[in-house]
Amino acid sequence: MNIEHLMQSLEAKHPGEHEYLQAVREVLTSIEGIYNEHPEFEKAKIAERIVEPDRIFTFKVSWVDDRGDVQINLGYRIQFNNAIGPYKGGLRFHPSVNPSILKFLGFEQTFKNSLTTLPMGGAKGGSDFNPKGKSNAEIMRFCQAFMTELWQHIGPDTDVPAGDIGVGGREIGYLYGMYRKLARENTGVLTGKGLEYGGSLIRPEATGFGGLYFVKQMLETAGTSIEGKTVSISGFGNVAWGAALKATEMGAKVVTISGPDGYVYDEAGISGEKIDYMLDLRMSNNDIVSPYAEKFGAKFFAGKKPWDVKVDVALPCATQNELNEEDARTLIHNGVICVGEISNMGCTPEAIELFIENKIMYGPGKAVNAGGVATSGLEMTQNAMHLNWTSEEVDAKLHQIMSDIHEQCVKHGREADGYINYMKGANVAGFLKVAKAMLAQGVI
Ligand code: 2IT
Repeated sequence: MNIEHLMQSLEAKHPGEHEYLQAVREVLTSIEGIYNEHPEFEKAKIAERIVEPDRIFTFKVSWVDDRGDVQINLGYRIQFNNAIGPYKGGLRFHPSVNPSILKFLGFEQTFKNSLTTLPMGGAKGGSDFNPKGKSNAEIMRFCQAFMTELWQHIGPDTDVPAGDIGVGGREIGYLYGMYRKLARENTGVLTGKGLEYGGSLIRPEATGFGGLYFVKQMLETAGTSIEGKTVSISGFGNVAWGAALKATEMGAKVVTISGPDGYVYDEAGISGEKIDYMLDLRMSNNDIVSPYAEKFGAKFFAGKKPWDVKVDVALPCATQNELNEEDARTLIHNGVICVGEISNMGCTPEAIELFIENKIMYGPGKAVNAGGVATSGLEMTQNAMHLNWTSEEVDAKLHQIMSDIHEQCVKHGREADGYINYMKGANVAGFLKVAKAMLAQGVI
């Protein structure tokens, strides 16, 4: 495989798609060695095929706001790869959404879903719709309008969307309602559903919980533990909430959360009613965390990210490229021992390079945050069997899956000096399963 050649041709075909090209380069660089040991991959042009999505749907979403004005947004669904199972991946509603961001997410999802051990292909979708400041009725009308286009492309054995940034339980409810009306069937076509209509226990907590199960294993493998560690978290959405809850339960002290307005430093630790309050912040639809500081007497740092706080463990839980080279340098200088990406591609390539160079434990998003989609997979299984598991059953399966992912990362990522390169391990393990499935199924 000639990475530079492949990247040049991709850059020429998709100019300016920075996030997508960044995600592809990382995976290709990690798998180069193992790829070259398999001439059959090269012959079948697996690398060239795996980096392009199978298809992209783009559609117009017209809806009417509360003032009676017509609004127009763009909607997308990117079906990336279904070699190992039906397309699966979230929907993101955020003004930054564009083909590059959704392609990077769909590409990452393909390897993440492969790592979960469950039969799920990779996809992603969403819209440039901005939920900030929208009323409940506006959210409902937008979701309904979005689904009138999307429904034709999805199905319980074809493509199963779920939530991501800007899409939580409420949005999934409105999307599901419209799907059910149009398709005239009740199926597990979306995950993250409410418990009353086919949802799974633990799904709302799963991304954060799974992330902490993984980070706990990273620390234990390095001979230490999560108990007593100080933790910085970015974001304050569903993922940050689940992570804060589980980290606290495990005996760690979470000292930060953040939003687009800045970050909150709470020296006393974010636990109990303070974690519950994160849900109130989210439901306000204002996309700000500063009210937390006012309510609990914590410090607020306007316009800043939480990476300059001295902690043992840093957990990016907000969005892509939220932790850069300078942030990494500061964290390392302050003695960080472990960085677990719970957001997708939370660290820039330069930051990752610094962590690896300095032998800091670094867990990439596609491994650390895979508990969310894994539990979506468990929701699909329950829907297909027309029954519900208890929270203990779901949590036990989630534990097992995170442990299996950790094992795969160690197997493919351990270096000669004993350092575990989780990025390489996750990329190689995720890739091998998809590549072998593609090879077995011929050129299609
Ligand atoms: O990035 C992700 O893995 C998700 N947003 C969850 C996807 C899913 O299908 O549950």
